[in-house]
Amino acid sequence: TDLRVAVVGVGMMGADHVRRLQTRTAGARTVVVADAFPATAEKVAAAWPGVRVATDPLAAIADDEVDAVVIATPGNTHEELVSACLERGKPVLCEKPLTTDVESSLRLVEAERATGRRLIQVGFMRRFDPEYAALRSLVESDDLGRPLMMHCAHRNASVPPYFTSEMVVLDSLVHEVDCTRFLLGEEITAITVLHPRSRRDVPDGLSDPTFALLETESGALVDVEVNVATGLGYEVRTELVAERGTAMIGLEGGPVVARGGAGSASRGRSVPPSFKERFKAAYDLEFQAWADAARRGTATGPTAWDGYAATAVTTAGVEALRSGQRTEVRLAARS
Ligand code: ISE
Repeated sequence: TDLRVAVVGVGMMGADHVRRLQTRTAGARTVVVADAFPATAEKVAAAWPGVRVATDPLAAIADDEVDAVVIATPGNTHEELVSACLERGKPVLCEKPLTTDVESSLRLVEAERATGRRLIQVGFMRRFDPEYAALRSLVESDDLGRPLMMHCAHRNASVPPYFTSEMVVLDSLVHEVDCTRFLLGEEITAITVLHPRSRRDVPDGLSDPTFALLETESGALVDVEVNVATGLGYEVRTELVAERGTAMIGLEGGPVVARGGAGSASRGRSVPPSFKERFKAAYDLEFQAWADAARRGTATGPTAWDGYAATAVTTAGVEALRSGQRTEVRLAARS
């Protein structure tokens, strides 16, 4: 029988996840959706026969017809919602970030441990992207020797008007934080966040682009350009520099197309508009892996600890952003 899923938060990402569950995830289907904006939930439910609307997200989680939960609400609501899933013993796929502060992320690590089961998967979808997975295998194989540095670029065409410089760190840079931990297989010990001069047309509260430097336990360095209002498209690139070679991912394939008129013709590949297209395959694989594990009453992929460790780095990053200083990351002992 199908895994019956509640999707809590059906804005842009959540609505995409409902479509994914209904059309591209084997053995799972959405039965209930909930959203802080009832009209949004109604609209999504109306598009998919058999999907009900719950006005209260906690009621959706508690629903007897719900076996597992996807959370795609803003990060500051995650602790309460994930806790409710743990209390009911329901597997949960929680979009990144796990929470927006270290204390609450650690509380979730501990609450999950107290259930005696693995129930939480954090939505760091890049780990499921075939290119990232291949880069991880390359590092594990030791083919290129010891990783020394990584250069990362993370560019968005645009972000919503309420996006601030802190959100760049908590919501966007968090992906490179997780990728660094995933690819290099070690913790991040310090972070520096700087800004070059800003582009002129950004909204108040946002400096863009952002430059971050991550230091790892073994002494590798990772530099990250997060550039969230390029007006161009979605570009996410990682170049690993190792002892015996380098490896670059994020130059998407796709057809090389020539177009245009005499004198203005160009030849090239198109840039995907957003993460929904760029990471479509990753999200699909992420959901299939989650659903398969949830049907067995458990979870897979990025753990609550991964979510906590990433939040510990990004909250130190917010401190670093304010002070302009290199800031050390303090992690709880991993028991
Ligand atoms: C968004 O929340 C994401 O997770 C995207 O992957 C990232 O590129 C974007 O900057 C974030 O706002």
